[in-house]
Amino acid sequence: VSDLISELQTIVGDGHVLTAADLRAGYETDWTGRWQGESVAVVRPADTGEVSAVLRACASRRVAVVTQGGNTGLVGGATPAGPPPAIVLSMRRLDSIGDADPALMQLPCGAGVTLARLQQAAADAGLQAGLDLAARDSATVGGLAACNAGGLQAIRYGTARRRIAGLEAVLADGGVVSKMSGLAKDNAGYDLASLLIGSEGTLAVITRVLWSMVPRFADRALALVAVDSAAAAVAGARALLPRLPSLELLELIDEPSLRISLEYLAGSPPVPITPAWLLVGCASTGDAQEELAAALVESGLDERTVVAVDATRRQRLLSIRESVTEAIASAGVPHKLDVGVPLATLESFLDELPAVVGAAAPGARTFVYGHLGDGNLHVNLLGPAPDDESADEAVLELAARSGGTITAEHGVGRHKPQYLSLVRSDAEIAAMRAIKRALDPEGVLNPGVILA
Ligand code: 2HG
Ligand code: ZN
Repeated sequence: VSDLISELQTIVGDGHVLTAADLRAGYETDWTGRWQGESVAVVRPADTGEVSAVLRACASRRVAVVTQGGNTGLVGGATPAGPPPAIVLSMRRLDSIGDADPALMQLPCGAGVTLARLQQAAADAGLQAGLDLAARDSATVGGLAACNAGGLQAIRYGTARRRIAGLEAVLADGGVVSKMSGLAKDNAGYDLASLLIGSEGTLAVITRVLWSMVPRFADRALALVAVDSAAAAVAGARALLPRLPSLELLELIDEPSLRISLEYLAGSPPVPITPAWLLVGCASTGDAQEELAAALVESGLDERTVVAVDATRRQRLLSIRESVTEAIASAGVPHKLDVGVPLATLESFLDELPAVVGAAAPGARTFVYGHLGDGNLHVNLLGPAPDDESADEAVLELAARSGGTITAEHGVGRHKPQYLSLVRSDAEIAAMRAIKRALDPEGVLNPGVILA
């Protein structure tokens, strides 16, 4: 390993190979504290050429490469686990933003650009990024691509895959693949960019992304609606979806989640506390407030409702939803699940959930919140020990049984390879293994992630 360290120092410079335990520590634990590991070094390349040289140096010695952006992932996908020995490849220094193409609405970004900077650059171009999530100040574009991030606006603009027009990446052997032309149509062979999106650092290291922005809809309105049951929340979502073309966000916060968030924010409830709250946001070229109000009336959601139009008031309502994650983290090390369940079976999923958790982890506190409009709910559990998987397994089985998926946005990571067969067939897993072997024959790229 010592000759690897000196080679890495030659490639990226001494100051960008962190070997001291205290300097490595922040890169070796995930945001929740549930996933931890050890690396031989944290390596911070500055550009694609350095990434390529680092990968060649590691592959020839079969040292694993765990790529990391803002370290905001929630499934341990950027945390080394070993064996084999690993480096953490921090991509944050690849943070340059190129010139926006205002006609094609495309923006080239280095993998280390944060989502907040991407959003600002899009706004400077009179557009918007079309993707938003609470970790925006730390999460990086490379991580959004590698995990096919979803977030609050996926219901309108899709997940990261739909927002990425192309990318550049370094393969395990150091080779560089690039599709940064911005061509709207290009059918010359397999779409490697699309394959690498969502591959969680297991097939290549994404170094640049051509981001596809969306028009800016200046007129916005956001409603917070108190409803009496999960059933009413699901029915409300189903009623709103076809009625509100300007819908940009449709979120659920259950009672335990809204209570812990209000307590964390020391805020008072803007609507009565009921078993569930809905957040309904729209962004329009017309009159957002009028469109939202009409859809709420037609959907029977106009009682116990507050509507915010100006940015400060909207932000205040949104912060109740966005703070749930931090509020739960401040109360313990959570188990985090991000199931996707079809709206058609979501009500029965929510009905069964308390008994399923209760049987697997008696006394656990359950929080349910998230992207109701996409059928993507975050189930967070407090109580079970970090290595106790019984409740996780029971909830994921329930999601699969409900016709859903074990992960709608956070990815498989280190947490869920053991559950992949709940939602992917033997044939599908064999095809994934064949792709992995072909692109990473030595198995050095993020081993143990996605495929066990
Ligand atoms: C969100 O939607 C994120 O806020 C995090 O996906 C969810 O903390 C979670 O479980
Ligand atoms: Zn989410």
